[in-house]
Amino acid sequence: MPVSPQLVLPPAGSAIWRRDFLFGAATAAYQIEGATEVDGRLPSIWDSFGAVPGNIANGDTGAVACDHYHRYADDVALLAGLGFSAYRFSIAWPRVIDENGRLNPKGVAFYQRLLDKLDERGIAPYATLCHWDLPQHLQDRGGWLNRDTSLRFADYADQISRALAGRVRGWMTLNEPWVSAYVGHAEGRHAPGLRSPRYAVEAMHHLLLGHGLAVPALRANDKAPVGLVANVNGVTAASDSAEDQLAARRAHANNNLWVLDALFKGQYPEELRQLWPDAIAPVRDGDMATISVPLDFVGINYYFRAVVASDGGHGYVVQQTPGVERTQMGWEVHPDSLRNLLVEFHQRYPEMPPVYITENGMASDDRVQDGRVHDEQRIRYLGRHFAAIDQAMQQGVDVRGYFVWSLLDNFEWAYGYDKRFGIVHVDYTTQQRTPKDSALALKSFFQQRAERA
Ligand code: IFM
Repeated sequence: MPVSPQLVLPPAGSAIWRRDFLFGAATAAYQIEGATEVDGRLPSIWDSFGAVPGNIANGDTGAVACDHYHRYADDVALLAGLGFSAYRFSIAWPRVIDENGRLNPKGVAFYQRLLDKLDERGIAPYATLCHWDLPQHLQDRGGWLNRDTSLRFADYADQISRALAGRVRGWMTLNEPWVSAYVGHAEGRHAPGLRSPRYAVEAMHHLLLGHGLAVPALRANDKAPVGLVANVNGVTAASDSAEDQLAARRAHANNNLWVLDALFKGQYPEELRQLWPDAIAPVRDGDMATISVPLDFVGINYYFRAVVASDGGHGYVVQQTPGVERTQMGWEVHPDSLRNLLVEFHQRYPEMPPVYITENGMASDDRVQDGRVHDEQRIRYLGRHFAAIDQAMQQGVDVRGYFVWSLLDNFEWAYGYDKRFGIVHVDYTTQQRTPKDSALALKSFFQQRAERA
């Protein structure tokens, strides 16, 4: 049997060897739970979006996914067996709140059972309140284009944090509002499938307003730290030309600063006005103060770098540079960008709280052979990103933990089930879980870490 590569790890003095540096795995409700019509769960925008032919590869949907709703106990045992000390999951808003805005006890009971299992195994739970699965009945009233959705989100945060008070180690309001706003409302590749930057700018404001309104509600009900999870990516100009440099600054503002400037400076980047002169955020008095409420931590999701050039107008285009390492998604592997972004954010935002890397990982076309999955590229990817995080910490960035994306292969949104991000392989016919070599390499690292403590 071939021997798998070991994780190449930062030296013994690195903070990632310390037991208080948290290592977890991450998932999201719609990507793994299935059971979309069980125990009073209402449809989400992803159920509706997936029902439209052509929206999702192979016509896949999240109806069954990894059947985690029924297999959560085994999945928690798997997580514990691999030696993780934390788990980031999301709560499905349409599962726990009914159409009248009241708690659905059966939906809440699922998360109570999950939390019981995590507690039995000593795994710290980190709960995200909205990982893109907005209830469809709210979309029918305008979704994130309607300011009222921000209030509905805060109300949901209030109710669920009362119900689960004392049970989680951290609350994360939104996952990747940039993707909800931009990919869902400007590019149309995600639910709800709208296609105008004007919609994206409006949706983003209401997403962030919902976040800002939810934070005090969470704090009033529970002592657990509160944060938001933002996705970021490296941006490099394709050339030294003034046009490409300007394009890169605008792409950086769009991809990375839109959310973080709002959270930590209380304003939207000026470059967005240059990119989309007609798109105006519906800001009312006091909104930016609400949005920039101080946080206990910020979650950063990082996967790749984009090389961008001017589109000849006031926008930019992403170029496919040849000769670089890419993943199954076509995303460039570029750990240095993670380090550079973390250091830049640390310098740009004096108010930035401690950071958790809340997602990092890669998709590969993994297959089970003789009971093993030899995902060498992922092992190298993880080790190189650990090194980048270590370098950022050496430059003063306060990183407290890392969650690998993802525990399981799962429903990768518009790509369906073809793209495999898990450190555990899922056979969707049998629901058999097979830890990949990367999971075994992480397990061995956790064991070494425990022995050194
Ligand atoms: O699968 C997604 C996840 O839901 C959000 N962050 C990026 C991942 C990979 O695309």
